[in-house]
Amino acid sequence: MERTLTMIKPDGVNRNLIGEVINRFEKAGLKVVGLKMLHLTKRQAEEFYAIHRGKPFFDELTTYMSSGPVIAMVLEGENAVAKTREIMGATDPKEAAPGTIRADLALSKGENTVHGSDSLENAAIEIAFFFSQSELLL
Ligand code: DAT
Ligand code: MG
Repeated sequence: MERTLTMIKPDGVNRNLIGEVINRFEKAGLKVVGLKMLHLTKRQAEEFYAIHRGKPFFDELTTYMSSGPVIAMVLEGENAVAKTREIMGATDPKEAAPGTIRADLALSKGENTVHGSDSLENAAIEIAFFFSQSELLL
């Protein structure tokens, strides 16, 4: 069993896609074991995406991620990290496989509706960024 951190980004929350996105993960057998809505500050977005600091899209990314509320969610299941990334699709919706969240719902490479941890190691770091132990199912 793995746990991974996912977010529904501001474009998804704004367009009433919270249920749609969660439904896709649950239908794939992933269990929601933690969930909250919050509005990140620019500084929090910069900390969360610190790995991308210095890249040309960093300011655009962190401004966007702090532009409105997000849903942060911990999903649990077999191969949860890879499974979540598969259900999300490629970063750029134009390159995402048909039937994935990003192919079906994302607006652009920046406003791409969902985040998912890219490794088990980063999942642990990202889960701890948003959740304390008492906020997660045992
Ligand atoms: P992913 O979210 O698929 O893991 P990533 O970690 O490479 O993608 O980048 C994080 C986010 O940054 C991505 O979801 C959207 C944004 N981003 C990445 N590359 C971009 C680019 N070339 N132009 C604009 N935004 C970009
Ligand atoms: Mg990434």
